[in-house]
Amino acid sequence: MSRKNQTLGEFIIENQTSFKYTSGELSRLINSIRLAAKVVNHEVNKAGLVDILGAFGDTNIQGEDQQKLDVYANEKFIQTLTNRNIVCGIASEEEDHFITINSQDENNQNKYIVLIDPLDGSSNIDVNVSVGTIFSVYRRVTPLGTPVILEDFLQKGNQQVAAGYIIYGTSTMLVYTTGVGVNGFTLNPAIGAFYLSHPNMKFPEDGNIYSVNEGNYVHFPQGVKDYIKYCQMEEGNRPYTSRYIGSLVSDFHRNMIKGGIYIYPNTSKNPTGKLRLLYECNPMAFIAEQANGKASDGFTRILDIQPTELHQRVPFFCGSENMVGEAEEFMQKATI
Ligand code: P6P
Repeated sequence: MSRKNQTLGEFIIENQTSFKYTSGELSRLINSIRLAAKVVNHEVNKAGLVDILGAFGDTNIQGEDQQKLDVYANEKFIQTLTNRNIVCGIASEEEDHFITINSQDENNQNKYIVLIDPLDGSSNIDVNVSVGTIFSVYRRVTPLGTPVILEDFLQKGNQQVAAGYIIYGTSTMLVYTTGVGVNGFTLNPAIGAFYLSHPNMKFPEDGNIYSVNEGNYVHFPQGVKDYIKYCQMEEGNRPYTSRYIGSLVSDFHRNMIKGGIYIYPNTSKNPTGKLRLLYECNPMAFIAEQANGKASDGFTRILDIQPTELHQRVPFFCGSENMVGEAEEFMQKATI
């Protein structure tokens, strides 16, 4: 049950019983994400004013320059989740290895782990383009009270208990699912509360927006090249509109509201794709499917992929069900 203008806190309490694992812990986890989101939002919004821009001088495991806000956001989400003693493990795009929380405490009966991309699209910060945080929540699979191990993190996306993103855009929104639909909450910065602004979000089953970095066209698989030419043909409701701003959360969010498809395929530069399975593709795929959308690597449902490495990458096709289905047909035809 949801009411417009309900606060996130009221929504969590009111819907807690509908979550099959209800024990209050997940609610506390979402609440800690909410707090960290407000803290990071404050810094992102003033990034242009304070000298926290620019590369931190370090590079993360992806070999990418770490922007200072990447590091800040990573620290804030980890700190908030740790201080509230809610999770037993965290994996982050900004951390080479997973982090065990309170492993020395045999009484640590916390059963959830969180995987997070603390600030996706951070290269856009310097040019004032929206960026986002993406998070994914699982129940651990190893015994309570023991240190988490890699197996706890390498679960298929279909085992997620919650997933969401924060988009730091013209307004700041928190969009998440616990497997019972997708709801969007907009931050009122004047009072620091998130309000239910987008109840029961759904992808239109069709759309006319395609989001792909066409600068990589010559390196795309043939099926993607064929699909892009199909999008550009004058036929029926085509040509589609091309919209790509280089920020997954923003492109995804727009496509979920208006209808569209986002594609980051494998290329010669990124032979297994660029996006990370565990803390980008799986959470966005969980949200997409909960919103009647679809997500695959061009052939296989994202949520059914068995992870093998913490930072592994996969090709990503995600959006309106019929558009992703069309793109998959082109991928199949090109393999024949
Ligand atoms: P490219 C940001 O680095 C990101 O992970 C996504 O947010 C975005 O959609 C994509 O990479 C942009 O990558 O290669 O097109 O600049």
